[in-house]
Amino acid sequence: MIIETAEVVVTSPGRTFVTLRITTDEGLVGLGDATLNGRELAVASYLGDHVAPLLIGRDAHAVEDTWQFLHRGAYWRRGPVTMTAIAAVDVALWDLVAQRAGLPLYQLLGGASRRGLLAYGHAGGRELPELSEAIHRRLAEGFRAIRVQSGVPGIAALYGVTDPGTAYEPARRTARPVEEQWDSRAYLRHLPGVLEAVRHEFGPALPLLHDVHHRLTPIEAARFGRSLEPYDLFWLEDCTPAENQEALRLVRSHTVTPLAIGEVLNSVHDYRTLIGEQLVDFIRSSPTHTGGITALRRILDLAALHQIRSGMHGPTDVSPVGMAAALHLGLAIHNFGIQEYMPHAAVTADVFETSFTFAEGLLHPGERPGLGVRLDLAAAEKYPYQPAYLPVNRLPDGTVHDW
Ligand code: KDG
Ligand code: MG
Repeated sequence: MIIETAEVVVTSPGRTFVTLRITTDEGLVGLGDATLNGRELAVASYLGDHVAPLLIGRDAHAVEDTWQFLHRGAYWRRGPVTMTAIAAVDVALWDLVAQRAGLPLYQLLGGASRRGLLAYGHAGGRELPELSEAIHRRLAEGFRAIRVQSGVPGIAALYGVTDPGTAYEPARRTARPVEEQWDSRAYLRHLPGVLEAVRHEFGPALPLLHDVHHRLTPIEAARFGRSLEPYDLFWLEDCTPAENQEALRLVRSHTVTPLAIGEVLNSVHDYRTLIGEQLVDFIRSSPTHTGGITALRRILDLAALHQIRSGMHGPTDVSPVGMAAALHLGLAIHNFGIQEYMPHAAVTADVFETSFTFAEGLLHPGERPGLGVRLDLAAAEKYPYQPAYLPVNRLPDGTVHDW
């Protein structure tokens, strides 16, 4: 099965997605997600200028060899742009190999280890009544686990919180990033009361998650984790900036609230301390930003030795192709934990037709051969690239802070 073409498709149905589309001499089409929020064109160039020409004429079955060729062969390893580009190739090749075998991809990864993947949905509200309403809405949609984000008095706009009834999308379609404010002390004063009220209203059984989005210092995170222990969180996510693996030692030594980290990490090397020293409970990486199924599987196998489970990133900036890859991998591995599911805008389905399903709180990748996703090229052309950026945070005195 020889690769004949490798084309990069940039399209913005609802938001921007970058997709690698590989065709073979047998007429099969394989897809890989190469979407890196706010830096989309950098990956498109890496792929189109430097990787696609190297793929032509290669055997599409050679998934491992191609991964090593691109990773070691570039000399410059790791980093989000590189690893997202390699991920797109890896996932597109897995898609092709599974289609050629006539099997849904999860069957090539070891077969199904469960009926479906427990998914968590997002609920955010500026104040408690709004938040409570948002949680009720998610439960009515079928979610059985909920991520809770809340407004904080004195902070005008906050990660994960939007006006009632509007879909939350962190990247804004503006030529420059919008600026938001942050105040750790106000947040730390307010959030425990919110989580207490939510736990009280929704009872002890509902899995509740919360994302700090990299904003606290280690000692603040340690205190926060400890203060949330009575509310039995499923996880506390990105409590400190993820690249400082050692910071979690301090957090861990003060709290038994489970910790999740890794949506911005992109290599197994970013996890060596975190996994080896048992500093986290859930791995947030998605195939899209971590070098694909081949590389994420290695991270998750290492994690399994330490009873650390998956919690793959599934925001709207992981495309339907990337979501499908996460679902096939999550269905097959033994140490699956939970899957984030932030459904795409309805217009995204004009371009990407998917086979995955969501019922009774569980996602399933479907039984179509390969990933189960089709890309309509003519439809993609109707949604030309639109720049969008994630916000930037500033403290009350104007200092830039982690967003
Ligand atoms: O591109 C950034 C988003 O994917 C991120 O802000 C979403 O933190 C996120 C999450 O947990 O989904
Ligand atoms: Mg997050």
